[in-house]
Amino acid sequence: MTTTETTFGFTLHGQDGPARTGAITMPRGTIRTPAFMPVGTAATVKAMYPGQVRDLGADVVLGNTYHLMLRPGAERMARLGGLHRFMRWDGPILTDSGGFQVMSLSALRKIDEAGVTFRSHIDGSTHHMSPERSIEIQGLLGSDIQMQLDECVRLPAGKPEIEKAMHLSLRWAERCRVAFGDQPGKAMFGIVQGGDLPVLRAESARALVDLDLKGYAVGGLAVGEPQETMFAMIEAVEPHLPQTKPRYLMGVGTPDDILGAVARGIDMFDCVMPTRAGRHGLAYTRHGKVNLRNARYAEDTTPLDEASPCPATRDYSRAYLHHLVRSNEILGMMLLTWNNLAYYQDLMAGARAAIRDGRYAEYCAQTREGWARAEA
Ligand code: PRF
Repeated sequence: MTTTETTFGFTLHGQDGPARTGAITMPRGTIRTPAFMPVGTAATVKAMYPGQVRDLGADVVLGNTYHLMLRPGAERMARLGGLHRFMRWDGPILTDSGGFQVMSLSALRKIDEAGVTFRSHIDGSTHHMSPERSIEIQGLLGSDIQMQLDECVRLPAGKPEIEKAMHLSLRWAERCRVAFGDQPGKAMFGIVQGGDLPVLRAESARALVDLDLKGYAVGGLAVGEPQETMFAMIEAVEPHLPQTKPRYLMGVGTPDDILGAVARGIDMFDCVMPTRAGRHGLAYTRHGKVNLRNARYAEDTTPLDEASPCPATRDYSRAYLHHLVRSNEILGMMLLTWNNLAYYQDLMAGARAAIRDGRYAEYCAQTREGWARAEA
């Protein structure tokens, strides 16, 4: 998408209750919201060409500071002209800050006021990342939307632990804001923490809003708590966030999680689910999830959805997909990833249109009704 924007902006085009639709405008393109951002952790949306990702309707992809700083390295990426040129994606890129991936992937990690110290999951080498270095790396990558360094606590957890991580994340947000400085065409988002405690969530949101950032993420959810707790935490945070800034729910989620979070005022999502599930033989469709490993598809000549415009969804029989998955063929992963990202992007396009037309509740009900016709 070509654009003449020189600054980062956010415009609302419609609202239906707390649900919103709009557009984030920035020099590299416009992000239609609510948006789903395919995850391109290691400078690739696994099993997809960048042009395919774009053609499905994705306006932005996500990259990971943690993976890219370890390999190929941030300074090397800068010498190579940045992540956009490297992976041949010219739209906006949002990068996560690294803290969350350090906690989930690396060994011997340690967090203190200065930052995180960790051992690489690739070669065991030791690294230190401060909030300032996280922002510096995201700058070297060329990221358009950069995330503050934060500490995410897995649930269930006790109040002292949740509170300590939330306050540390707030202090890191301030340091990241200073390190990011004034970059009119780019943005740095803060991340609300506070576990499953509404009072801490509200305190975190208010303190971040005082920093006057360009967008606000809700982190620390989908980390072991029930969906109802996740929704309650979004409801605890939402009233404190400005209407005029985008809100991003990190690492979420299932199609049902996304519909529910959009209903509660969230504008942006990322999740490995469609891409990872696709590599494991699982297809998301209008009629629910289809596990193509299942023997019941061995002689099923029907496609995943004959009404879909996506070739992966429309043109290949379930029997063929079953065969590819069982044989561990690369094409099986490619076709199912393609199908799943097409499904997620269609879900978001449908949500945007429904919110604009004031029929979002109806859209959710109809979509959920379709899933109910899933395999037994
Ligand atoms: N913080 C960061 N990245 C994240 C999360 C978080 O809390 C989550 C939690 N679902 C996913 N990705 N920085």
